[in-house]
Amino acid sequence: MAYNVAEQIERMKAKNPAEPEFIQAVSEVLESVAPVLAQRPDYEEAAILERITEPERIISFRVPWADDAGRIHVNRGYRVEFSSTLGPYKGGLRFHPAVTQGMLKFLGFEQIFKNALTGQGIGGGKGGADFNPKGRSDAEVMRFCQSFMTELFRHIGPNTDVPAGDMGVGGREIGYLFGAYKRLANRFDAGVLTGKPLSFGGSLARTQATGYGVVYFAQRILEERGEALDGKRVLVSGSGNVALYAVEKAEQLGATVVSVSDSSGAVYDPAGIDFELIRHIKEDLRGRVSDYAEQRSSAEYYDGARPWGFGGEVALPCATQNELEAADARALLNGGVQVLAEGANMPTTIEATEMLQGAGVVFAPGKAANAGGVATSALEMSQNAARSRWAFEEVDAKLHGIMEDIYERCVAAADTYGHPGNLVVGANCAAFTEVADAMIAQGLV
Ligand code: NDP
Ligand code: 2IT
Repeated sequence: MAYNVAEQIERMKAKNPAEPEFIQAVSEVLESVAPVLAQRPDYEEAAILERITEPERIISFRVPWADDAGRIHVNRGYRVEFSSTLGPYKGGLRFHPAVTQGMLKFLGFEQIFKNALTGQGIGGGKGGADFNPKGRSDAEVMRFCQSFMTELFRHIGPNTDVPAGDMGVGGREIGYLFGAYKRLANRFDAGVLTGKPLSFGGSLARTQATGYGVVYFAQRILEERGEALDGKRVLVSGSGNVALYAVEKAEQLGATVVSVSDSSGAVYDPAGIDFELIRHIKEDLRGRVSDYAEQRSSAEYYDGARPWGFGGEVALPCATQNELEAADARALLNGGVQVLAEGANMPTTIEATEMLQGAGVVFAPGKAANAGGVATSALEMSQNAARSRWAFEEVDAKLHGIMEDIYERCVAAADTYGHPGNLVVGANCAAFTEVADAMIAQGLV
């Protein structure tokens, strides 16, 4: 007997009520791996689906902190330790008011397969809190991070669970978290967190890695079609860590990036986004994309808008989950899109994904296209373990090689399982079989 995928999805819905993003992520994976499941009755005998969809451990905890006026706030912190099959739990921390346990389960579940694709020996996890860092002073963010780590420190370690950044968590937050960990544990465990500032164990090119990796992946797809990014119009959404460095690399490769956005609106700049200006506004001033439009005569700001209607051959959604829905897919198709690579995690709804694939767009799912960030985190762990530091060019070259490998693995698995060219099926089948086979080899744990 082999698994009945529809039954499994129904079971997941009943077992995880009120976790729509988690159900969406699980449904996408399970439907993609149907051709694997049909060939592998041993996966059902080993209850792989029941086990792989159940986090090994979820830690949830109170995070009390005081703001600058002395007022007390209480947030909820989490760490979802989803799978340690391939290595220590690895994945980012998200600080955003919309964070729920279900959202972190979706992100942790995706992380298992993404991390498998990197080939770097890392398991899957995710964490965070429903804390809103926007408008908070450095001192408030520091106190929040210290309180968060007061609980988290007992659960993490360089060979146990290695958090990093995600939305709302960058070098500043990782620095405060690292300082708090070091004090509580009385250990300078450089490899306990990645995305660290360079002066205490951070890796060169980790800041750039996710955005650069997305662009390397898109470039690889274009090469396969006998094309290149040079001369293409590129639509980027978001203006955070992933978006900024996607803009930089796409422009280095000769593309014109015509948009960036945030949760307030979108900027259209047909002259090409001025990378240094948007980087300065976002990283140095913690400003908004509307500030960019005010300072740049070629740019227009559209309040409340998304960038998908601006027209371009390449789309790189780099903001957040479900930011690209059916109407947006239609707008992209009208604007001549040929390639879409997901910089964010699950930015495209299933309906929009199917519309784009149906129209012949090459669609690269986040677990493949944005894996460069976590892959470079694994390179940071290697450097920390060896107490060494590699040059920017060396890390970047390794990142580039890893993105090429992931592309090849996705293409090969898509062929093997009868869906040539379908990178969603390819990514899911390649990653799922690797994790499932390792689970069987490790016995019932
Ligand atoms: P940041 O916090 O640095 O940036 C997030 C960006 O997305 C901001 O510009 C933010 O705008 C925007 N955004 C948030 N919510 C919305 C919304 N509802 N509509 C439109 N824009 C929105 O996060 P990252 O760049 O690190 O992460 C972006 C995505 O990439 C996430 O999905 C993350 O999980 C994923 N990712 C990140 C990796 C990393 O290494 N950092 C690695 C792989 C994936 P605003 O300021 O208004 O909130
Ligand atoms: O979604 C992701 O892959 C990340 N936020 C990066 C995780 C990491 O451990 O670098």
